[in-house]
Amino acid sequence: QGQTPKTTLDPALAGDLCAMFSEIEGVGGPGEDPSRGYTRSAWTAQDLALRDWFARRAGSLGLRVGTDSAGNQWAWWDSPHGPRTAVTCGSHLDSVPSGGAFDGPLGVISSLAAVASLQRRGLTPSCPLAIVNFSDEEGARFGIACVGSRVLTGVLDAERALGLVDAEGREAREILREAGQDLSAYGADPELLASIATHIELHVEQGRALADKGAPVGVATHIWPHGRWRIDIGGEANHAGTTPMGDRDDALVAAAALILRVREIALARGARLTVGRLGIEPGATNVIPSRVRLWVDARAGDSATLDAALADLAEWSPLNESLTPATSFDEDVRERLCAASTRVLGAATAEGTAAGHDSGILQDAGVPCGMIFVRNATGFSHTPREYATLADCTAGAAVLVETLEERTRA
Ligand code: HGY
Ligand code: MN
Ligand code: MN
Ligand code: MN
Repeated sequence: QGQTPKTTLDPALAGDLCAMFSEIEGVGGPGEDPSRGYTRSAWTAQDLALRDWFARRAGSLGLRVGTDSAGNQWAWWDSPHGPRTAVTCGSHLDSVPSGGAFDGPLGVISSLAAVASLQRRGLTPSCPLAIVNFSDEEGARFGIACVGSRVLTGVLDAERALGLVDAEGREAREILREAGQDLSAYGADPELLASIATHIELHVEQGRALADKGAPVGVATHIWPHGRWRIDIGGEANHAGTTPMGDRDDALVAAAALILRVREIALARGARLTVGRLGIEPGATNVIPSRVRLWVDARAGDSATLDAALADLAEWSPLNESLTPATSFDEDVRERLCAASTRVLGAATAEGTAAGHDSGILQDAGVPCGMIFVRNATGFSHTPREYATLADCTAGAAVLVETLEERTRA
């Protein structure tokens, strides 16, 4: 690993990546305070600005940009025709609050740079080729991850998705309408999915396996089973001053016990459980909390471990919001990505991940998918400390170019 690329890298690739990252830097970016990270929640002004940027950038490559029935943006070089004919790539542009610069944008920017590289060399794909920007991948606003890809594949019911509510109590339906989305046909598009022969998502690694191996690029084998569960804890509202401690039924105290129990279960079961999105009602300091709503993000290396951890939580009746089974990526796609990595970088390495991705949702829906991971020098993700060097980003993009060229050659 770590050899210099064997084939001559397109010298413009690195410059293209830098140019596009700087074009979007100011959108929800940290500005003067690096610790602020990037906040680009789905359908907010920041996300809409990035969607406009994506449409302009893809349009400048002559791609035809449109939105599918689930709010995802697609930029087509030619148009889908017939089952399993298109090669697609891309990722997402939304972020978690105070997230990193790479999670999502690296995949979209690398895909735009890859198409530009193919065009610079005068290549015309023998099949339709598209770049996708999946909407609401992080699920930071409404709680469920990969909303755009889950609605597109039908694993998330359209009405349920539109009925999701954000922290301000605003319904997704109203927010998407305000964002100019046509909701008349909002829902799954099996025909679009059936037209895709191969989907490839390039993504910054969310961990440090590649850094530990000394590898600039890796190929995904699988995604852990994971999901999000919602738990409501009841209590009794009363005056914070006049209610004796012995007469209280404080929902937040009960939630605190649960939060500590979640960590114990994770350690005992070998699972990874995280409590987030805590909502306290009524929320005033001088009222004893009557209800706490919290979400548990639960993941494990195998389904039996995940099931056991969730069984330990049963007494709190967790509501399954988005269980995603273990996903193995398509073997042929994985082998092609490894072969491309070997041709370009002189080596290939493959690994699983506990991070969820839209490609996993598409793979579960029968679309042959693969992922290219780019080394994360710090191993941190979902924080401003997430980092990938330009050399590693260029190596990842070069493997994507090589794969697209090989896959779309006549
Ligand atoms: O949460 C995840 O696993 C992904 O980063 N959206
Ligand atoms: Mn991501
Ligand atoms: Mn993420
Ligand atoms: Mn993803």
